[in-house]
Amino acid sequence: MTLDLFADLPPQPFHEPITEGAMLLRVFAAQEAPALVRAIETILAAAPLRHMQTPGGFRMSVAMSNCGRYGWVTDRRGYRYQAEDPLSGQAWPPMPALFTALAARAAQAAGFAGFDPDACLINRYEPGARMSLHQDKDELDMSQPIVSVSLGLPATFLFGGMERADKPRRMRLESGDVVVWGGPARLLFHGVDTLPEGEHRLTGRCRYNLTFRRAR
Ligand SMILES: O=C(O)CCC(=O)C(=O)O
Ligand SMILES: [Mn+2]
Repeated sequence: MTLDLFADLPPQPFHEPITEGAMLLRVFAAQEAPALVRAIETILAAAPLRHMQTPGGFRMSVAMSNCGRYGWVTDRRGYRYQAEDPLSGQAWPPMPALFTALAARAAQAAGFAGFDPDACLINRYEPGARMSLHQDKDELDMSQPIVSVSLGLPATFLFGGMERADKPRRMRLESGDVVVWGGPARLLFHGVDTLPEGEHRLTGRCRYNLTFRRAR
């Protein structure tokens, strides 16, 4: 007889180093995932999702909004952070304390103490949406890490090198997984492969991603 003592326990967090400066914190946000999704829905009622345009004129397949002091935006004028939502001209909704605390805790667990994000980009992927390989480099202080939280449908995260052409590692991210990168990994190329069809009990037919940053 096998005694399965752990059968009824929720999955335990597991810290998986990706490369120097980058860590996958599996299941890290799983418990608060329902509260995170509720908070996202409240934010989106005030600052709705929209498909932004790249400077080259392409419509992004990922729908986006923001909360916090600054929001990341893109249009024909370029990529930037700004304190007002261009749709409303109003400040972005404040970052919930739940978000700030989770981001700081995840950064700390990955070795970056004192992370205090002032921007949270909310990405919504529906099946068919993807994010091509890019670097997060619109922030002022590159000593601050990026904290990225996955909610809802699973996705394949691509984690590459310092050149766009470097072949990326592929990692499956589930709801509640958190990826943190900073230090020598801060400017690594990364992206998300085309989201497959699916249905998730928390989010329905989509994946949300929260990307926490120190913009200024
Ligand atoms: O959706 C993700 O997991 C990554 C998002 C991302 O890289 C970004 O918003 O810059
Ligand atoms: Mn990014």
